[in-house]
Amino acid sequence: MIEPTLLFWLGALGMAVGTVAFVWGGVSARTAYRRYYALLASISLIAAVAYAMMALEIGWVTVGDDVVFTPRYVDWILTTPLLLVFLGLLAGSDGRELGLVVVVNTVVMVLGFAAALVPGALGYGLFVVAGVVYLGLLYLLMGPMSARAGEQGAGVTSLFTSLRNLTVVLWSVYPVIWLLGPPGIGMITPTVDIMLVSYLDVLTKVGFGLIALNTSAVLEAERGQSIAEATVDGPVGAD
Ligand code: RET
Repeated sequence: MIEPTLLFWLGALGMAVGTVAFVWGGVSARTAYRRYYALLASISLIAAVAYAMMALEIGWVTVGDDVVFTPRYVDWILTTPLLLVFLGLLAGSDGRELGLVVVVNTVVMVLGFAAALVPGALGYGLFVVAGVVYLGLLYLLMGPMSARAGEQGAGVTSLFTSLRNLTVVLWSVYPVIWLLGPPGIGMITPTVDIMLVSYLDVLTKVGFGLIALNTSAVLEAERGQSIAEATVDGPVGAD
């Protein structure tokens, strides 16, 4: 059997490689780009620390017959808002919209954490409430935020659409794993749960960041203007 701690170390390695790549990119990037690199690097750094803690068996809490990994939920509570802020900055969301999306997301993550800690029917009840609030988050991403992104230039709109679709599809797998895994009906074993979640976490953080940066580099080369400048100074397509 594969040891959970080995899987957590692999996750920590993936996040650490991502962090180095984002810091490296940020150092050589132009000033207008730096806040995007900084955001991506902090996201993967937080996750690298969370994975190293889980690998060291820090924050393992026993609930009934299962183990709940506290750093996993703390990582989600801290980094999912940052991923949403990244999307919001790209879309051109104002402070109010960013704040609303972050609050709704935090409610989902905190309720999901509570649901994992509380056994039995109450745990499922909290899961259902979190799931309903999550539908509200999907609405904000697909509705108001997408409408705003549509007002940007064609390049920004299409990058936003790709990253939003990646986010909506991959994020929606988490509640399914939760329900089928140890906190839910237990059809997925703890080892497979850790494998799936680690894989998804690396894709939603490092994969997301690499796609964002590669695509913006391609657009910049094509149009002679960066995404960062485009969202600050006006639409890419306005030239
Ligand atoms: C929970 C359970 C409660 C219902 C819902 C959930 C959603 C979790 C999500 C997690 C996303 C994590 C990411 C991590 C990045 O590294 C909390 C499992 C809806 C969407 C993107």
